[in-house]
Amino acid sequence: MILPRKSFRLSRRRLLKGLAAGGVLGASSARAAEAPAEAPAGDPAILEPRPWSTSLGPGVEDGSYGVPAPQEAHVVRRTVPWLTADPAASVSFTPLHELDGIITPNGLCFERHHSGIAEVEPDGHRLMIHGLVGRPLIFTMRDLLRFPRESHVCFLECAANTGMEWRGAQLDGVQFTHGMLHCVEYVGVPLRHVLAEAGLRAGASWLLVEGADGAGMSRSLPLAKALEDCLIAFRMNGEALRPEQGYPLRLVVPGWEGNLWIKWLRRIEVGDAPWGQREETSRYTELLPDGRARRHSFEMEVKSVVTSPSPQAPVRHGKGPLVISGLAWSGAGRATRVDVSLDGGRDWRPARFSGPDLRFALRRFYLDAEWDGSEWLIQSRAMDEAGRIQPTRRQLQAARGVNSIYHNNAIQTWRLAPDGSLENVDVE
Ligand SMILES: Nc1nc2c(c(=O)[nH]1)N[C@H]1C(S)=C(S)[C@@H](COP(=O)(O)O)O[C@H]1N2
Ligand SMILES: [Mo]
Repeated sequence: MILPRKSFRLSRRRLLKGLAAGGVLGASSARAAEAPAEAPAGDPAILEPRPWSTSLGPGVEDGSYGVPAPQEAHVVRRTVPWLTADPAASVSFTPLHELDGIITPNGLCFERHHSGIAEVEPDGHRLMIHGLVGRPLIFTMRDLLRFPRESHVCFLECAANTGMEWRGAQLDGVQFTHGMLHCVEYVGVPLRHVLAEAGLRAGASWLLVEGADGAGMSRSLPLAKALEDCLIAFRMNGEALRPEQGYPLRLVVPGWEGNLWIKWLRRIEVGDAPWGQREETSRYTELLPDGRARRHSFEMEVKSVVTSPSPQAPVRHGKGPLVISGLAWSGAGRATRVDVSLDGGRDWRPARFSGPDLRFALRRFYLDAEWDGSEWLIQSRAMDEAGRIQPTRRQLQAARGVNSIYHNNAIQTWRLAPDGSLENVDVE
């Protein structure tokens, strides 16, 4: 087993010393003495011919769509069957513990439907714009492909993500506590271009956006957000949207809660007020301790979570170097800093970001730690460009009570036990 050295912050002096000790600069090898004890003597992986190195593999396949290696077959979306009554109005969860970097592969994006997947025929699909517009318009898919396009990498978080954890630790796995989250590169037409084509009339200030699924799911969206950065997307990670993600068209509402990201988008009505005030439109509200409710809380909070190690991704290699890795994001735009605690929030050390730093995208962080085999309480805490800090569960409960499901951005704690297993726990 080859272990990295304890510290990775190499000064020039230490680097030279290390190279010398390793024999690279000619000196005899002090480093060899402390080098990996378990040399691979008798290791069949080295000594015996491997079948894949001594034969021809399968050739290219015509007309195929590639799939992951069979050994990765466990990396799949999963559901919590008792959570909802019917799979057509249910949710699956992204396997965050098995992913690295910031992009979610299309086949692993969590799904949330209110009436199943609409199997839309793109040639028969239309997008209608009407209401307070100069001229009502109906677009075919082909029409939309003639508007200028943009590409944006955005996270989508369901407002109910982490919702089961309001009162205390519930579900054992980051897939289930935080997996109503994905991050994809979208390509589409900025909504403002399409609105400009129709022309806005005086008083226009809200949109009703509606899907073509059986639920005809609709939401009220402030016009200002629509003009700022919303996208009518038709591609994710390069290819067409997946049916479960809204093929052929979905709305992208950067930084705002997932239920506004209407899939199978078919209608946009321009109005002068949010629809929920005029009629009974389903709307996400959050019950506060004093009986009042919060609503139109569209922007997602600053949040982070350690994805590995975590209950579904235990430490299998024992003591020594341990890569702690996680994700941070914020509906304000950017997560700017993440600190990690190994003792349940007493001491914090800054994590290191790696990879793209894009507004409204996830950000990947790492802490290169040295595990001594003792019990750790692992947490991460994000800050964002608006200066907000991720709260503890106690702080969140004090501010918003325990009756809510939506917008839980509390700090998550994983207890790492000496045997390398992890558990979702509460800390005071
Ligand atoms: N037409 C339609 N759009 C919809 C939904 C739906 O049921 N129907 N679910 C919404 C909710 S609540 C969320 S969280 C996101 C989930 O997007 P995903 O399935 O791509 O993860 O889609 C939103 N858009
Ligand atoms: Mo959602």
